[in-house]
Amino acid sequence: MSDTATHLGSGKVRELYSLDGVRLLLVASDRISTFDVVLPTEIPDKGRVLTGLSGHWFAQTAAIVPNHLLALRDDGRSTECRRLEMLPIECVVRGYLSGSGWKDYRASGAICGHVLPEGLVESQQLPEPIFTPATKAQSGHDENIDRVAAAALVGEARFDEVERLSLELYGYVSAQAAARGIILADTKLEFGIDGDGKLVLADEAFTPDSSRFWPADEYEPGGPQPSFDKQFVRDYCESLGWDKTYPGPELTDDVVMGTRARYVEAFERLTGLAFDDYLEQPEVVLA
Ligand code: PZK
Repeated sequence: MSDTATHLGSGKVRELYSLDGVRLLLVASDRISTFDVVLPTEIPDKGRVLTGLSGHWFAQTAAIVPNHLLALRDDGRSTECRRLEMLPIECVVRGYLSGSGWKDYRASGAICGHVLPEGLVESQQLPEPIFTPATKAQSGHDENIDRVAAAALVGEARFDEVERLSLELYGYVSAQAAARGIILADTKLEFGIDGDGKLVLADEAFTPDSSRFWPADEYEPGGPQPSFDKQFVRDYCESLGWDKTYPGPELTDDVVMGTRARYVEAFERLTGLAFDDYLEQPEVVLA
């Protein structure tokens, strides 16, 4: 048989396998992390929502940049993809001031060398989206780096190419999300190089695990925003007084069900498709 897969590695909530010399299998589990800790309780179908969303965006953005997607498997959570030479930087685009971007701005007035206006508040929309690359940390947190440091890792021409493509992708998807009442505050993309030296979008794209999605109707700059998907989990964990170190708490059934509903709602609002239809026949709908 030719359906053996070799485990290559684990992310916090995903597994990576080799299928053959040219194909990989990315499997999204139902695990969820909060405050950087993977919780002992799973969210049913979370992996399917993320795989379906990622597949949707790969299909929708294929005219902007080719991507690694070959096929979605019938389990709805597994993506067969092309094996690439991955670039050693995370390609982050920020349209709003949050997370490490907000931290860096408060400390220096700049993010990754982008000097910003004075007086911006947390979660404020930036004058324009900015490309803020980061290193890929093996453990711990990625480190934000400026253009010079990133270009040293990937080369000047490749840097310019991923910057342009990342901003174009953010522009396309943030407009789609905004039209459906969801703010795409920021997103992390990963690119690889194929056998012909061409840039290819890889990994997961525009999922709640790689992006900050905020409900537009609750947007209120001047502080942190509620997360579209994880807010019930965060609020519940905070209510327990958990110290945010391993191991995390078990979730209650109502927190699990409420959170699953938020993931499904994100899928349906962002794709315009019924999640039950995706479960029945996992597929990407071409633009
Ligand atoms: C690749 N990761 C991240 C680590 C995961 C995912 N198309 C590709 N070609 C070569 N390598 C990768 C990809 C993709 N995507 C992705 N690491 C390498 C990663 C651990 C578990 F699910």
